[in-house]
Amino acid sequence: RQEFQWDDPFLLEEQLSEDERMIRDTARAYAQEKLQPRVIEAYRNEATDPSIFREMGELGLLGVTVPDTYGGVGASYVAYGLVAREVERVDSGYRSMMSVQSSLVIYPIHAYGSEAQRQKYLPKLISGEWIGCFGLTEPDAGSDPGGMKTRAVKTEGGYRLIGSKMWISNAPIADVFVVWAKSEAHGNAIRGFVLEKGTKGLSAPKIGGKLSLRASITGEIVLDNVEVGEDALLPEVEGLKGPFGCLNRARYGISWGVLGSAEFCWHAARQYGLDRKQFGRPLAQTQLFQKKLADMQTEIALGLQASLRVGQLMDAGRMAPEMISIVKRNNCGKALDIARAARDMHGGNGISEEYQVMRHMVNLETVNTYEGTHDVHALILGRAQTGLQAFF
Ligand code: TGC
Ligand code: FAD
Repeated sequence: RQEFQWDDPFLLEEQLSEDERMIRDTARAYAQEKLQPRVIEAYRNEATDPSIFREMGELGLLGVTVPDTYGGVGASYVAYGLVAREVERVDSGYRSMMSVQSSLVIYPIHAYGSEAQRQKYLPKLISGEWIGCFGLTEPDAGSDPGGMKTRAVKTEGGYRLIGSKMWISNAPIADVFVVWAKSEAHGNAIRGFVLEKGTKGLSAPKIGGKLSLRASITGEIVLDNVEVGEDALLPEVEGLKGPFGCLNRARYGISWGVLGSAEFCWHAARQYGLDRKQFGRPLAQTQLFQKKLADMQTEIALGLQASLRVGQLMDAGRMAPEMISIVKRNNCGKALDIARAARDMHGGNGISEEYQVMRHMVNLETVNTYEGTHDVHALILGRAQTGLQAFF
């Protein structure tokens, strides 16, 4: 009889290449040794430590899929997913910092930028010397980014940007801003611009008072007649497919990341149930407790297999965005259910910062919403199978 491994039911480990395991082990050691010890305080104080970017950069954890010409390690999308899982096992906010930098800033500059833009920005973003952010959402345009009001007006030497962005991860500490705007000179098509901190008219005030993702700083981006040269325009893409191309990568990473968070909650609930006795026996010896653990194990094992498959298809150049909607939506929803159950299984202790399950639970509320809400991904999948548009 094949031995059953309770914490890796389908032997995911065996399905990874040696390189993928090596990158995963680097990410796991960093996350457990350097991030885990500081997260409780960072979360409590709503304090983001910018040195995390440099630490991740030194270990090759930023832009892992980018070729070494620009300082990346040229690893697979499966490896990128494994990094997200290890970082989010500690906190979704830390994974957010990493995935914005990798998928939403490094990726568009690499995929849509000029050679000069790549040379200028990529090495410093990949090493973590510079911090990046991605401005798509606006106060009146969230699920419907096509409704954005931010505009770029042509000037003699470039463009003037006018507008504002809302809920932007990393913005208050960013050196590099990838911002999407409707460009009058391009028939009002959405275009990407790379802006630099310190440019006149550009500011990024912090959004305070978040009850979720408190270890990751979030801000607005205010564009008050920001003048940039022609060289700030990302030349190789036009239209919503520009930002969506980046979101495909970030959403895919999230599908792995949330399962890291869910695994933390599952393992914590299991251990708590083994240690805690009520009515003269361990909680883990009750039928209800075991059913909850079985549900957690099942959903996580299935979710990991699905994300692995999507990652392998991405690596083979055969990804369709709808595949990513399936894993982003389902894994976020299941991770949230698992975190809520783990919180409950810890009883009163479950609300304490020390046990960490409630922090994961409230983080996952954000992750279920950003990068396309749970329901928006349902509509993407509904459209794909009926041919009928239900957004409006
Ligand atoms: P639609 O008509 O569907 O498409 C417009 C154009 O875009 C193309 N396209 C895609 N291209 C590549 N990948 C995808 N996934 C694509 N989806 C669409 C499409 O082919 C078309 O191209 P073209 O050339 O024909 O013009 O657009 P729509 O306006 O109807 O959009 C509908 C909808 C709801 C699917 C879309 O707007 C959507 O996904 N909304 C959700 C918005 C969202 O995800 N925002 C995320 C903001 S960034 C963020 O949250 C970062 S948090 C990061 C962190 O901290 O970790
Ligand atoms: P809305 O679009 O107003 O949605 C509100 C509710 O209505 C949701 O339940 C939604 O599912 C539902 N809904 C919307 N449309 C429909 C419809 N047609 N049919 C049925 N239901 C619908 N954005 C960035 O650009 N960059 C970032 O770095 C970034 N980081 C973020 C960090 C945090 C902490 C948070 C909270 C958000 C971040 N976002 C970022 C923004 C995020 O992507 C948006 O919040 C998200 O896309 C949802 O938009 P919204 O908040 O405007 O909600």
